[in-house]
Amino acid sequence: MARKFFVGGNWKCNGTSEEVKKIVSILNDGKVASADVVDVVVSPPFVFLPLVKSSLRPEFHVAAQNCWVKKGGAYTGEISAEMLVNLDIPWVILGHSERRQLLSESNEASCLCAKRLYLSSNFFDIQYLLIHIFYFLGQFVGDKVAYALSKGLKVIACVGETLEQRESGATMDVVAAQTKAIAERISDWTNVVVAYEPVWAIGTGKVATPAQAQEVHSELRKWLQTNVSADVAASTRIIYGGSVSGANCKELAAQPDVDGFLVGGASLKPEFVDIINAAT
Ligand code: G2H
Repeated sequence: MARKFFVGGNWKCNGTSEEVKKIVSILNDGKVASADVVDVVVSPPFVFLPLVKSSLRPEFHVAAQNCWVKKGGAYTGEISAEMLVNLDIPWVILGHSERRQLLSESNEASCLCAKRLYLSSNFFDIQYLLIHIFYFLGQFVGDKVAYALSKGLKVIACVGETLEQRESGATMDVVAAQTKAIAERISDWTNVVVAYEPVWAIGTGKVATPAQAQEVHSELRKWLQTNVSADVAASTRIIYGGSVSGANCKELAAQPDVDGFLVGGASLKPEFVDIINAAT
């Protein structure tokens, strides 16, 4: 089954409105392969989503960098899946390692929960506690993916191991466990792209070798085949992220199980156009 190449640009927490306009104009002027050959999705910070969406060439799409795990409400600072749908934002990145690690996304609830329990034990706090214990069981990202999909968003779901985990030989166990947390909560993978992003390669300039990327992508596809279905394994795009650049993208793109990229630093530069064209 042919899988369409997919290139995402994760702008992370960067940019002013002037800089954003410049990046958009570079993308709009870039000579890129047709939309039949490559899906391009860029992910600016939330505040710039409407600006980018309204000024970007129509065949390119936009993604949010995160969304809340369930229906919006009293969650100060969060952005709900419903809000993204309301603004016609089609994609969202979930489970990025910077959120998992720097913001403790998979266990942030435990701290909040312990503090709240210590302070009080009225009915609302017990309800709050139960909700957060549930998330503490490592299910936060899986639940986010399931909720976003249920609202009609498409999801770029990130997985990846740390350097310590790789060096101890646990890469596949970690990546499989992260994928399992998603697989247990969804049944339709049509709107999911899996991004394999080894943490040691993110923003470090230390890109995985094509062989390292291929090995994990191929194992991940086998995992999907065994644990989800042969169809899902064959059709789900597994993209690579971590120090992808104009210089290394071609060789990575030539690997049979590398279906595209999630690009951080280089997505803010003109070389992003070369990365979009990596498979052509
Ligand atoms: C990994 C990647 C984009 P960079 O986070 O998701 O960033 O290309 O800067 O390593």
